Amino acid sequence: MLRLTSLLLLFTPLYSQAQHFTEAIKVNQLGCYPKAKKLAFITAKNAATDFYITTTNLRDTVYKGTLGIETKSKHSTTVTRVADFTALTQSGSYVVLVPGVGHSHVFRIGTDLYNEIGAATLKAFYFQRASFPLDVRYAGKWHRSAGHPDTSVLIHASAVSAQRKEGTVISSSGGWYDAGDYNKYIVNSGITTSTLLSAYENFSSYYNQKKINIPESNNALPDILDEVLYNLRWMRTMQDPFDGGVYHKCTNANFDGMVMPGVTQAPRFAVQKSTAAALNFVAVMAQASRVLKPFAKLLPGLADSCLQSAKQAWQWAKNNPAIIYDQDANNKLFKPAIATGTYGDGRVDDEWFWASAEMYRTTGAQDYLTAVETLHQQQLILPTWNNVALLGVYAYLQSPYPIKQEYKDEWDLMQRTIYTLADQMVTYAQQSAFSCAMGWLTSDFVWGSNSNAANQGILLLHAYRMKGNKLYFQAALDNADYLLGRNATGYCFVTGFGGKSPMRPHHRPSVADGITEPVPGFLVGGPNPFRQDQCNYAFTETETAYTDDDCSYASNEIAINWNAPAVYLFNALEALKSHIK
Ligand code: 9MR
Ligand code: 9MR
Repeated sequence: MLRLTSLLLLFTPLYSQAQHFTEAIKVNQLGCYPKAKKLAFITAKNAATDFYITTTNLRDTVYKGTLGIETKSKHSTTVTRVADFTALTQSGSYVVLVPGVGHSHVFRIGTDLYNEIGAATLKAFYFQRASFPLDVRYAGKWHRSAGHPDTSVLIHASAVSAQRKEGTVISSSGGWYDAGDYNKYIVNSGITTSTLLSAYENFSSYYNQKKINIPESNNALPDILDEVLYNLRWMRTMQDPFDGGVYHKCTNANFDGMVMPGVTQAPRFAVQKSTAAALNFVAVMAQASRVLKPFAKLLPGLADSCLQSAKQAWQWAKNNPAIIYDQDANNKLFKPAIATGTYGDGRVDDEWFWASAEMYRTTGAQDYLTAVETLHQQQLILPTWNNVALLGVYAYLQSPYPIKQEYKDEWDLMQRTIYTLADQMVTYAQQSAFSCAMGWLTSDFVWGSNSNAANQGILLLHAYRMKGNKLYFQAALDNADYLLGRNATGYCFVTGFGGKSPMRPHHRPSVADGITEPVPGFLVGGPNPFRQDQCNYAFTETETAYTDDDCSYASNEIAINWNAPAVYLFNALEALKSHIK
């Protein structure tokens, strides 16, 4: 308080200069934790040398600083100068003001900074529930009817077996819609559900307290696990009980129009069993079995059944080790042709590795340890729906069963991989025009680029938890800043948060519900210079190729596998915030 008063006396009020809002000051539009590093970036060409942090009415200056030197951004013509106001620690709402440029969005310095966004990004999964009415008590103005019941799903011609002929009716109710579309895909459900389970495993005491106002909030299970269960139970319907195989997806033949869920009555199909689907299923069921074990009283038998189903799917995969889902090839053979998302992953050695790791971590059985030998063939890059090798590394490294003695080299390589990737990110952040790892590599900018920022954050937090290096923690915070506005586009990429966030995501309910505000808590895909949707983009440079238009599924869709790492990151930072010193 002393500091605030003396600063107030020191500086003349700036409101007399009639400053306007400007897009040219990029800040995390949520703000900063009181003791954290606090950076804003000025992207206007201007002779100003000083910046001010003022109250939101611009009347009182609480901090004055000097702008840094110009840095050119790596993937656009943007040039930045940093405004560092780390020394300001007083909680409150503020703006950054640069004379002649204007003032920024309002942001907050606060101790509970990511509490609300952590809840909302998790609540987004509730909003994605299929076959479930969203009651006004939980969904507010976004309440809606249940959507696709999926109680009469047809076995597609690509998926017939002796016991289930073409057109056999199965129930595959529930689960989360994948994205802006209304289909449900096992491969993408795998990484998503696992990321949420890992969030719980890594920060269980935090999540034990975290309520998000869903219908199950009053039961004894943590809300995050209630939400995960909603999808897990659906995943279990996707396993053929006769042979243990797992259908690749539950889908329409063609995407629904931009209508509310359940408006169309198009038939739904369970399509071909694939090795990738089976192994995703194994990994998730093995992990769920481990996580749900302590809740046996509430969920009698479920942990054991999950492990049992995981073993059956594992056996199916052993017998069918390389069945790749190839939609184009299928469409030449089977009717109706299926035109929805493919998630056709041509390489499954990483899925083998991940499934083995989760089975090993849950059971300690040696059969699942030899997969460690395939480490050298793996492409050890950030996790995505089509490369899950690193999820296996995380799982092996956290296993309670010993690995070191037998596979010392591999163990070292797994650890080294985490640290090397984390070290690289720290170096990128130090050189970057926005002081963040995200956006340094050209390869960061693909369909769903924002999920890369979040997954980098997860990796950095694993490295931090393993080694305690504060630089890793800082780089994770910096990537959260990127997602929330400190980036070349100036967007806070989570719906419903910040001064400028997506209003028109490619998300059927948000488009069709007649409500101006999109359904909240969704991380949009983000800058994607490939612009596969061929929509009009106002900016097209590598790091600015984003458009807030519902036409744009390549930059402005939402998806469960993008939201899950956002949930992990924001909540992990909130759980670890006392580490900021
Ligand atoms: O809505 C679909 C979205 O979920 C997918 O990511 C995208 C790419 O597969 O396709 C979208 O659907 C579009 C389809 O591909 C072409 N016709 C227009 C559809 C809605 O924009
Ligand atoms: O996220 C997926 C991205 O990596 C792929 O390049 C793209 C095209 O195949 O598909 C994305 O996933 C979409 C899925 O196919 C259908 N539902 C919407 C998903 C997000 O756009």
